[in-house]
Amino acid sequence: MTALPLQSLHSTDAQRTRSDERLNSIVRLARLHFDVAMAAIVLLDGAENRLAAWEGLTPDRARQAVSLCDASMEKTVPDLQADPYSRAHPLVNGASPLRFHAACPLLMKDGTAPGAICLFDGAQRTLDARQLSFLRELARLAAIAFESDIAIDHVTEEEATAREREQRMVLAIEGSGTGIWDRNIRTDEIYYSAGWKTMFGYTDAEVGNRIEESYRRIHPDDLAYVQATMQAHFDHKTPSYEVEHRIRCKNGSYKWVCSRGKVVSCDDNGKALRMLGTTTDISAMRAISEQLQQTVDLVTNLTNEVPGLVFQYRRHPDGSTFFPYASAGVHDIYEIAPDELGDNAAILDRIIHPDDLASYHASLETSASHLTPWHFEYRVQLPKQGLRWRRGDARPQRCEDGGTIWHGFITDVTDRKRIEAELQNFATTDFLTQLPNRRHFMAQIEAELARIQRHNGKSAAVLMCDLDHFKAINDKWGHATGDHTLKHFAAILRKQLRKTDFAGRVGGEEFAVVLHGADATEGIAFARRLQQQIAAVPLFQGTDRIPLTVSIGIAIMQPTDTSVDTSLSQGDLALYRAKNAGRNRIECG
Ligand code: GH3
Ligand code: MG
Ligand code: MG
Repeated sequence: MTALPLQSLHSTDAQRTRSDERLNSIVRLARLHFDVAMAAIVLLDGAENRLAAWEGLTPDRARQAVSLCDASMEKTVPDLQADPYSRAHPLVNGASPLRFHAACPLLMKDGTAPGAICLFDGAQRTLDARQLSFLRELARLAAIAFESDIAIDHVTEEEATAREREQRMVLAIEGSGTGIWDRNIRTDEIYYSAGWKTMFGYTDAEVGNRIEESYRRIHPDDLAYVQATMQAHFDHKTPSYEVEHRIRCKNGSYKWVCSRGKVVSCDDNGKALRMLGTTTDISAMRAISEQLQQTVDLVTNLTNEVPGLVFQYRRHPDGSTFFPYASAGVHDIYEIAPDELGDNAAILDRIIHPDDLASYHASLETSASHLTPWHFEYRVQLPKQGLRWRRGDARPQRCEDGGTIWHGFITDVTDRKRIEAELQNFATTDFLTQLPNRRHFMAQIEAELARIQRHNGKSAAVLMCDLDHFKAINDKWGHATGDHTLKHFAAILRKQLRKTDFAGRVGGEEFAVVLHGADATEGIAFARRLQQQIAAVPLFQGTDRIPLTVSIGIAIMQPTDTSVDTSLSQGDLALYRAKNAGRNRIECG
């Protein structure tokens, strides 16, 4: 920081020594030495000569004598009355005439001569070489006096320019709402600029220059901190002093300020002697930032109260991602703290269920590239809550750097997903046997045919099963026993299925099975096993054994089939044959 010479603004100007005294001494010396009527130093001032110093004649005569001088060259006129240029001069041809004149120019270092030292006397006389050389020495002395004058003038001019510049700077700083202070640490004095005093509503006289008084203007809650910060700077612990605190105004209110300063001189032991600083009014700025903080608090409180996680999510052009904002809901949604999420969104890769992770990223990718709203449901695996469902909804915006920013929220949709799954189950499963119902079975067999066609793969075996004489069971033991029998059969059937097979209850006591990748031989083998199991696991009603057998018709679903109806009706035909041939049989279509 440039030292602001505030103290010099308060101190009086140093007394400057000008050449006048020295010129007077020189002319006095000249007159004494040469014993003449007048010695003078004459300056060339434009076309005119001007007396700079003289000794001897009355002021009137001295001024008249000036015009007799030729200050531009060294000369000696032994008798002015004999000199054609001078003899008409009133001082030469009047009463008490001047007869003798000598002049020696004041030669400056740059070769110019601003004037001359002159001698006048009433008697005719001459100067010998020694006297001439003495006169030249005196002229030289006078020239040196002038030269030092010029140097002083120069310095003075520079000083004035510097002072002007400093004042301009002070004005500029103060114009920007900043006051300046200058503290003498040794004497505990502090000077404040006019702008500083105005800032707090004080007049010039109302602010003293004692540091104790300035401490009394600082808010009591801030004083210790201000003093400690300043001491730290005095102790060279900080490169400068900077602190925000409150200062009491004249009207008793407090203003928030930013006070900055720096020690600008120290003694030999490094002890601070002088410190300069500025005080900036930051009340308005603080009011704005307080308002801003209140708004932020409001938004934060609101978002924290909203169930789920409210977030801002950002993706840079390089693909890196982070959450500039995450509400407190992140604790519930991901079981992590907001700042854990903030730095690096990749932490979610360990939380999102591996089966959903790729599509989670793909959904964001689509949203970013088309700037379409992001809606995505996915599972998370959490330490405390276990497997949960989450739904994300957000709107993307393109950033200036080409990245994307989303604002949105994540909610817990586990319960909804469970209900949906239950509904789905209701819609697809037969309540009694817990096997897929007819509609679902049909959807599955359609999908199986599509799969076979797509991969041009192996065929699948379709088995149509119908319980034999079921009506008789109902009739003999009642409908409930009939139901029980259906469940019993379904349980045995389900046990026979591999993961890739599926079965459905397609009618009252009719079931259909699809054996993935199976041919007729494998289909027959499966049907046999099923019949054997039914026989092997008898079903009783009291002591009565319920006679349960099943007729099975088998068809093979081929990649060339145009619809599932082909194999289903072939299977039905085969089943019909099995029934006709006596039941508890297997027929291939
Ligand atoms: P077949 O050997 O020719 O197949 O003789 P069936 O008696 O099994 O055949 P039918 O078609 O004559 O009778 C089927 C019976 O299944 C009629 C119906 O009352 C009974 N049924 C259908 N759905 C249910 C059910 O959900 N529960 C019970 N208990 N009976 C059912
Ligand atoms: Mg039937
Ligand atoms: Mg039947």
